Amino acid sequence: MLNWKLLFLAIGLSFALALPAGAQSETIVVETPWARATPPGARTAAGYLAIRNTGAEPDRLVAAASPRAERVELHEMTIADGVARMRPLPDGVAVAPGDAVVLEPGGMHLMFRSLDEAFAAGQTVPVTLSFEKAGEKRVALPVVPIGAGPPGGHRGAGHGASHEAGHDARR
Ligand SMILES: [Cu+2]
Repeated sequence: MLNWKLLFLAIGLSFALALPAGAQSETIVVETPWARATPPGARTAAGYLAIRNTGAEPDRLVAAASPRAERVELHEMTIADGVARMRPLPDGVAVAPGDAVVLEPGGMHLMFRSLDEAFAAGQTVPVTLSFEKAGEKRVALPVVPIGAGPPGGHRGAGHGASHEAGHDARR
C-alpha cells in the first residue's frame, strides 16, 4: 500500500514540475492577425490582431518588428475635439490574465513606419511581437484589400472583447 502512495506521489510531483514550463509557451495567444493594403508609394501601414492571455499572470506587448518596415510602433487612435489622432503607447499593450485585447481600426494598432514597399492584398507580413513575460512571438498578417475588414469577413472578437467569458469555459 505504501508503495502505491509513493508512486502516486512521484507521478504527481513530476506533473507539477513538468506543467509550468509546458504551459508557459501557451499563455499568450495571438488571434486574427491582419493588415490592410496601402496605396502605392505609402510609407506607413497599420496592422491588427487580438491578444489573449490564458495564463494567470498579467503580460504586456512591449514591442514589435517586421522585415517589411524600418520600425513598428504600438499606437492608439483617439478622438479629441472631433479630431482623430494617433498616439504612441509608451507602456505597450497590457493584457490581464483571462482577458483579451483587440487591436482594430479606430483603436490600437501596429504602425509600420518606412515600408520597404506598399502592402499589397494577398501578401503576408511577418511580424515579431515581444511580450514582457511570454517573450517573442512570430505572427503572419495576411493583407486584405484597401477598405476591407479582417480576413474571414467577421469582426473577430470585436468591440468589448475584454468580456469574452465564454472562452474561459474551454480551459
Ligand atoms: Cu498609428
